[in-house]
Amino acid sequence: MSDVPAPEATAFPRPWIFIRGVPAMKFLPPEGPPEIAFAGRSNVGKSSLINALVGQKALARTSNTPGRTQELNYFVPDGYSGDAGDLPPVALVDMPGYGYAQAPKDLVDNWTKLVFDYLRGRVTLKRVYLLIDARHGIKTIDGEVMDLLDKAAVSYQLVLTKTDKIKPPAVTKLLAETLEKIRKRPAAFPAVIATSSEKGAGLDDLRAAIMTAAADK
Ligand SMILES: Nc1nc2c(ncn2[C@@H]2O[C@H](COP(=O)(O)OP(=O)(O)O)[C@@H](O)[C@H]2O)c(=O)[nH]1
Ligand SMILES: [Mg+2]
Repeated sequence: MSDVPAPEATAFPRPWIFIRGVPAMKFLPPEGPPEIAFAGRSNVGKSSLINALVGQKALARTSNTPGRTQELNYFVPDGYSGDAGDLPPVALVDMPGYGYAQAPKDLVDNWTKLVFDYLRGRVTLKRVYLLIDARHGIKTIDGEVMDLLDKAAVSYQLVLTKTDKIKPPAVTKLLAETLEKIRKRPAAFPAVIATSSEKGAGLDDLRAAIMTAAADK
């Protein structure tokens, strides 16, 4: 058997629908399709990136629209019953942001716990995309999340967001620095994708990477 997935397995599906918001681990849907999660600090651009990837402006709620933000939000391509034998090829999971300093402490603890529990314990989680704001680079809390993913042996890949906000040479420099920082991390995919949800940069690469990760047995 070849390791290369069939082309139909890696074509990016559309349209997508919202399945449910999960405020706590006990509300997770039964393990079914391969899940791809988007994690990162509050405001890093997780929801915007999901919308840009699927080409639907308001699938995931961005920070300007209240609601859903403290939950794990599940999205799947439309047209699958979800029964065994008719599972979607992939589910995208928009995660609550971590590191939001202004929130009350018990709320922060709650989000952090949900995010960490999910990342550590979800069997069908195939890959985590860990988003890093191109203006800020890797922060301490991102390092803590990477520690956890390395320890739990959950495959993750770093994605730079909002690259339209810095100059192209700065993107090149940040890519090199970021690659160097993940070089010795065992569960980190050894490539970083630079994106802009606003301008569309890097989206084709990311779509291809997602579908390949989802199709990986
Ligand atoms: N310039 C620019 N702004 C972005 C980009 N992605 C997200 N934003 C903005 O950053 C803010 C936070 O985005 P959001 O997707 O809600 O972040 P989340 O909290 O990680 O889900 C919003 O005001 C977005 O419009 C991008 O690629 N370029
Ligand atoms: Mg969001």
